[in-house]
Amino acid sequence: MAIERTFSIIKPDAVERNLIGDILKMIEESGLKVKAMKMIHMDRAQAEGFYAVHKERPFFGELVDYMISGPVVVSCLEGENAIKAYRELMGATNPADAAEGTIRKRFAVNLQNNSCHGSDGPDTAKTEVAYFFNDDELVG
Ligand code: IDP
Ligand code: MG
Repeated sequence: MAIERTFSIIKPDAVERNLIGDILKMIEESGLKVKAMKMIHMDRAQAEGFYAVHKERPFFGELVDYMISGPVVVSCLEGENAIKAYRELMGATNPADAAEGTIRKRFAVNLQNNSCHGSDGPDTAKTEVAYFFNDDELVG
């Protein structure tokens, strides 16, 4: 098994409902280590750049509005098969389809306001970590 890094966002709906601690508890109990973490409030350009892959999708504008609606907690997580492990811990994008015991099943409000983001592969993980963290911030 490979030690990997992935990128996580605790999204505005979760921060707003005081769920940072609950979600971090699930992350840490799963064995993932926090390598870097900070709270930020993205501006529009930053959110549009982060979600550029979705810019042709009909929900892009609303997604960006939502992601800049309040602060988020971004982090770099490390562990065995961290990318897949964190995707599994988050659960399906739509909480209606998410498995029991996942973050989205427990906390997500709906398909858009789904409480967390996790990278979907090694290339996006690298790009997304670098989008929000300098090398000297990866201190964990
Ligand atoms: P993921 O977050 O599980 O990787 P993506 O398909 O990459 O899911 O979509 C990115 C984010 O865009 C989702 O987490 C969700 O917040 C939002 N989203 C995805 N599909 C829809 C949709 O059909 N309507 C509204 N928002 C959506
Ligand atoms: Mg995605």
